[in-house]
Amino acid sequence: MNINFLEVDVFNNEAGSLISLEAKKNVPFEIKRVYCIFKTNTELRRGFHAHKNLNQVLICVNGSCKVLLDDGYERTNIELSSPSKGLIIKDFIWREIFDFSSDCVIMVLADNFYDESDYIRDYDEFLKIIKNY
Ligand code: T46
Repeated sequence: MNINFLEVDVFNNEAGSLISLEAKKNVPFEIKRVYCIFKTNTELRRGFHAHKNLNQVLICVNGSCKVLLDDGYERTNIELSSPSKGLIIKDFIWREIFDFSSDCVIMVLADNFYDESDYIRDYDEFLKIIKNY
């Protein structure tokens, strides 16, 4: 599976760290939505869905987590443990997020607004769509 990452500059100094994300500059799309995932239950997995029309970048700004990506043919696990590495997830990719460190904070940039009808939450339905693509 072709996995795309975003290289992000991290500006560190004695006061702390900073990353900057700019639409169509270091982020390859117009950003319409930003959300954060934090205070995660380290025992549980999240996600379990794909999107029909949504590109996202996941950046683990603190701590670490793993992301399972599944394109209907192949599955792969990616570890995110640095704000310098953003994971680009396009549409029609099943994702699950797991193995959160207790201090994990994930920031997600999305090129579309929140729309529940954009979610494919049933894995069999996801496979059916992929196989007829
Ligand atoms: C994704 C992974 C990485 C909103 O009201 N607005 C939003 O923008 C989002 C993202 C969620 N919500 C509500 C919907 C649910 O009631 O927040 C609640 C938790 O969302 P969800 O169960 O979808 O969270 P995850 O972690 O399973 O999935 C999220 C994103 O929804 C999804 O697009 O790719 O993070």
